[in-house]
Amino acid sequence: MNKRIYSLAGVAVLAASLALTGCGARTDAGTGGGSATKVAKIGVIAPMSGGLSAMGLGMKNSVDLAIKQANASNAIPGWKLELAAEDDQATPDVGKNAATKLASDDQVVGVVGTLNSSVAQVVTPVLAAANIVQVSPANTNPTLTKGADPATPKRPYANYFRTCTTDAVQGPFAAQYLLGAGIKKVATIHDKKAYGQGLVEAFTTAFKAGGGEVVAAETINPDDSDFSAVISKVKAAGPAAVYYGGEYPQAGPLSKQMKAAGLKVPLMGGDGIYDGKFIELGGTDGDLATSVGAPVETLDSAKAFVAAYNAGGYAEGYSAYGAYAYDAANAIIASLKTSLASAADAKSARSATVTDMAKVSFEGATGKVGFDEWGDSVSRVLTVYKVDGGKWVAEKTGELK
Ligand code: ABU
Repeated sequence: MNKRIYSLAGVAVLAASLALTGCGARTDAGTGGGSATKVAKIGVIAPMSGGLSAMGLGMKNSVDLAIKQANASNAIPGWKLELAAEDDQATPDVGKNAATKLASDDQVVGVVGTLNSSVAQVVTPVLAAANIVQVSPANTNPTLTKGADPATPKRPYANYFRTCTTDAVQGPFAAQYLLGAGIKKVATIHDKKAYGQGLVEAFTTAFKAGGGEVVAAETINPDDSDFSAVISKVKAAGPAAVYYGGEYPQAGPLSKQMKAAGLKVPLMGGDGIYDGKFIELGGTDGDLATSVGAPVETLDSAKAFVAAYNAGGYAEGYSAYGAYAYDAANAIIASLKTSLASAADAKSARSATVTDMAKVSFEGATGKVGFDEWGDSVSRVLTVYKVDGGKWVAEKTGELK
């Protein structure tokens, strides 16, 4: 959905600007780097195959772009950066193996990822043990930075940061939107995964606190494709909307099957359903999603990213998390500018990269990039999108009140 059509003149301008910013310029083995002799790798762990690959490939491509630009501008003198991308298939065990592989590569100094909070739960401890900084553009489950008990928050891993906001903000933001739209009765459904369950819990607390009623609370399995049983139960409860915690591979068909069964109310979800694939898979006009940040296409700060990405020849769109992955990679690169400066090799710079990350602050594609004491993004902006005319349209952007 983020692919944009440019005029031929526009493409020429973009290509020239890309060359000036260094994408593909001053190449060394085709990746930039000038006369650099030492190599440091930035890993990506994300789904690059399977149902969530549209989002994962957008993340990988965006990190690739940041690395190429850094090499071409000789951002870290004496060092060439390389991409080390691993497909986690949106599966915790596969992600854990990917993290183990990257941790055993002495040239890896940082990782962008994961997409899924449930995958981060097993990836982060592996990277933490190897002192490798991790910056996720997409994990929104609050426990990753504050631990399991919100009453007594405790940061589990000092190496973990994220450029997106969390479901502690996203759930209430959705609840306020529905209540403000006069929707007082909802049913909730989640996929039992860390993200889906946590998002529904955060939504439910805020929705009830705002005077709303949850008339049914159901779950599905992440691999389900026939939702008729759960739809029957939900329909009998008479909700004015269904709030879904999970991702688009299930949410799209769920929406389609709801309407076919006569449950003609909006399905609303979080950032995990905000992709064109949701609509391709059955999401219909009136369905809603929140997603992190402001719409990238509307941000002045993201114009250079969008132009360079589109001129970069990537086969896939940057998707919901591309700009956040680009900012995550540039946060790691900003930290590496200090940690690699006096390092003999990449591995010896790992600990300093973690320490220096806490001080990173810059204007990124998505706006101000920086981290609080938990490793969470300082940005709390979210947007409500609605499916209208077969595409996602931004309805409201702001911070939680
Ligand atoms: N934030 C939505 C999808 C990724 C996750 O599991 O957090």
